[in-house]
Amino acid sequence: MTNPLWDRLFGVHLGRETPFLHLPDGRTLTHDAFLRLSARFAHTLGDCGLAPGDRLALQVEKSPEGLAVYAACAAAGVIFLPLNTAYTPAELDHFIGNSGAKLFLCDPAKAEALRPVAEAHGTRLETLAADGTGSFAALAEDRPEHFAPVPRAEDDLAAFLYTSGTTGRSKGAMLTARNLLSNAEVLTRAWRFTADDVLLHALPIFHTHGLFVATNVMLLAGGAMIFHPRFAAAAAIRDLPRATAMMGVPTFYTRLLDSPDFTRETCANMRLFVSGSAPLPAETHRRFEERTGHRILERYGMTETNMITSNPCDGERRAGTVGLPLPGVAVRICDAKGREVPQGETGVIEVRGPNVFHGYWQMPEKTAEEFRDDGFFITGDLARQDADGYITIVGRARDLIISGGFNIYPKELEEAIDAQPGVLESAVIGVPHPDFGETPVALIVPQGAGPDLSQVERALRDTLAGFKQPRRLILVDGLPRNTMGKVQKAELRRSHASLFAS
Ligand code: MLC
Ligand code: AMP
Repeated sequence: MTNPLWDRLFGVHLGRETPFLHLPDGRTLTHDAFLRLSARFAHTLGDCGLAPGDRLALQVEKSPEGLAVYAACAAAGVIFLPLNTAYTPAELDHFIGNSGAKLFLCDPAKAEALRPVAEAHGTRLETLAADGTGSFAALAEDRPEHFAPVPRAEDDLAAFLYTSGTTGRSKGAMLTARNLLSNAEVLTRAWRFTADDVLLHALPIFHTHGLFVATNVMLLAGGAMIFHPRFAAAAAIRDLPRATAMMGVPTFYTRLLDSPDFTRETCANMRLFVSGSAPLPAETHRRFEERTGHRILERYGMTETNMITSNPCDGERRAGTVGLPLPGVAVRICDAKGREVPQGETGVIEVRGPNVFHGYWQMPEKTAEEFRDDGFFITGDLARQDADGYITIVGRARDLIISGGFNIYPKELEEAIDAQPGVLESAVIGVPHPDFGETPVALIVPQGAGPDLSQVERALRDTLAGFKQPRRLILVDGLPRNTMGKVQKAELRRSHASLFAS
């Protein structure tokens, strides 16, 4: 019996003393050293009582150790559930409770605040710090550096990633080994990654982009990553001359362009810049090419589906488009009933293929709602396809704001604001922002004497991650509604479009 995820991403590198992670302190971890670390962790998962199919939740700063937990889960058949480091205890409570995670690994600095969350759900809590210390690392210290991977099938679950829906409550997207491997294989080929590549990795590793796109592709290709703890333009500019590729959200590219130190010479060794997770403005694409001579390759995907389309590596990369459907991924553009619209017209992107997730954890009805009978998943992204097959995303059918590549669901903010004294109702909209692409703004209708806005701000800070905080709270007399009584957000977006115009 085999374990496809571990075998193909990790096992192939056993004994290879080739560079895998170049770290900020100047150390380089080889593939084999990384696997030895992950083997100790895999033994420790068993020691902590985890069996194949159990869930492990992880909220730790980006580090080789954090990544080694992913490899350990693959080896031990444990379902990996990485969590945004910005989530508050109130937000984490839902993920831990809903997933039924057996073990929760957190940063030592947060252990005290998170212990009640773990205890409330009967979850074991251990710690793992960015410097490799912590109670979990201590447990792993003397464990063997070899672990025989447990047998797993391609359709076994490998990871849960929580993603919000229209209800404001996050759903656990269940991803199988096949979902992850098929997409990583397609992308490695499409983007021509090889063992000679060195990827500048500055994305977080708790989302699809940094983990399943960037990391899995580099693992399959057998190349190395310059592993930055977070994106900082100056550090990226310093290290790009020794990289061959970078993947980022549009904010990475606009911030690089903001620096006069970012030049053609910075990119002399580079062969590929990839952008995704949010729309890359055509203007940024053009300015980037003017400055560096490189045309950014834009691709499009989603937590539930991994990557769906990509501009070509060798062919024409069209600014403002997300390119063509990836090999093996069926894409169609449909009306609300799932009928394909005529070519060139706008509809919702639907997708089917080995990349598409298994469903939402313990939500069969919600899952069924988002799939057509013939197996296509309804993405909620509005797009049109030109005669050459290139797809342009023109908007979203879902009420979703994407800020710097992080998703924010207005409903979640509206519920929190509406619960505050002096608030009759609220509407949260995404407004164009020069740094983050979009940013949330809350329009609040007062009740009686109205709310204390600084109190509303504090309440939001206490419960919701920093990146979700509305950049403005604006009191309004009322909200525009259509004849059905639905708030007309498009109108609100139009009237507030220039709030942050640069
Ligand atoms: C951080 N902050 C943000 C933010 N990130 N605010 C709005 N939007 C964001 N994206 C806030 C913090 O709360 C904090 O505010 C302040 O900014 C400074 O925090 P920071 O961590 O120092 O921020 P910074 O380094 O500037 O981060 C910006 C960023 C980062 C763009 C580099 O957000 C990032 O790496 N984004 C990538 C997201 C990503 O990987 N998405 C992929 C999803 S997968 P305060 O007030 O609290 O101090 C997906 C599928 C697909 O979408 O297709 O890929
Ligand atoms: P997530 O749920 O975090 O995986 O975010 C997925 C969403 O990000 C998609 O449904 C799109 O709305 C958006 N997205 C990802 N890549 C792109 C892109 N290149 N252009 C526009 N939107 C994108």
